[in-house]
Amino acid sequence: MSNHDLLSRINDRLDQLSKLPAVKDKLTITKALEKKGFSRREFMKWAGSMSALLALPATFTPVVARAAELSDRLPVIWLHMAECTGCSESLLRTDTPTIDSLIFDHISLEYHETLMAASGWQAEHNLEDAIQKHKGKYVLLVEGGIPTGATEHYLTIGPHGVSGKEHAIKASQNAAAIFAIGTCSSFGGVQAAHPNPSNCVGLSKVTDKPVINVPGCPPSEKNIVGTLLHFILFGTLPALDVFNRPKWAYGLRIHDLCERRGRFDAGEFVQNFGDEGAKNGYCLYKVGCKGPYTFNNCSKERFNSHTSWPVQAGHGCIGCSEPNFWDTMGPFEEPMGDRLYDTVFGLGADSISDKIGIGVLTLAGIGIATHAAIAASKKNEE
Ligand code: FSX
Ligand code: SF4
Ligand code: F3S
Repeated sequence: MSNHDLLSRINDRLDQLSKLPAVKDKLTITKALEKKGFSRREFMKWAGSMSALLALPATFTPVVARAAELSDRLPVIWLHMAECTGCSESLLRTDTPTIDSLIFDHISLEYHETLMAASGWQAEHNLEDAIQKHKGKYVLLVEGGIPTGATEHYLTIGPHGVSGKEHAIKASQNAAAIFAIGTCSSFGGVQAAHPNPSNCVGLSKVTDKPVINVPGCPPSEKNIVGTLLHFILFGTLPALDVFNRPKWAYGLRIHDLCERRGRFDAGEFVQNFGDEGAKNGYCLYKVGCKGPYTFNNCSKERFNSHTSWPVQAGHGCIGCSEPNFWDTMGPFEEPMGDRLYDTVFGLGADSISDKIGIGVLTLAGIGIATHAAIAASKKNEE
């Protein structure tokens, strides 16, 4: 489809959305931003950066801005399962509000267990109400892994002992789109790490509806807001990788765009935390950086309004957006070396073959280790 056709399809969709009443009676986003001191110019600049994030050309900036303005037409239900709430915090915990957090304020968050005032019976009632009222139209965001073990012990909610798993399945049945926010909801996360006492799994394992994974422990605010904007713009699911992650966010490795990549290529490695190399911003591969095995856009988008990200702060990436990273990426401060590891590289688009996967991955793993060794020896010869 040409950009022109795509733009007119988006505009048709936004026209339809604009005819719907706002779910809640609130200030328009333009007014809300104004009130917080953001100019229209800053908002358009933000829309431009979101277009780039979603891999759209700059000519899409006005429709991205319009999509953000119409985000109050989209009812959103956000459920919490087993997790630390870091995903919500990633978006909301800032001492100065950002445009991302204001957009999140602006969406019609019909139900969010950490943000709402209601509790107990009232909360149960609100969830039921939101599901009924917006049947087939709401976007479901689920944060946290789903315990599937003995439900009488794990994540049992409410006086009737309804499990988190039951809540998640029920809410997924009538959702227009379902996004697993964070690694826990995508793949099980920390509570699914060995020995996984609650038999925790990712959301896609308990519902028969399609789930888009937005992993990261936590994911950046950009990837959360971008996911919602993408759905408002297109109303369809984005192109995905084999782990059901949107390619616009998880299509490249941390290593591909890392600011220390030149150091890696030049064989300049931190050998120990605190050494001269560390002070000079050398590559963190030898102190355990898993950036070469991890698909995410942190090296480009960073966190907290583009302030920083793990590698910039001086620690290697621990692979937090990969499935089972707690078990497979550790020890976090040692290099992977030539250990076998499953990444997108080894998994076919249609079929997942462990055998082929491991074969290819071994090569990829050794390739990286060898590159690092050659680069280091070249450096030592100088
Ligand atoms: Fe925490 Fe979210 Fe990690 Fe999990 O983030 S930051 S444990 S991905 O589900 O709250
Ligand atoms: Fe960056 Fe890590 Fe790759 Fe080094 S190994 S270049 S620190 S991502
Ligand atoms: Fe996670 Fe690595 Fe990004 S640890 S936050 S994927 S840099």
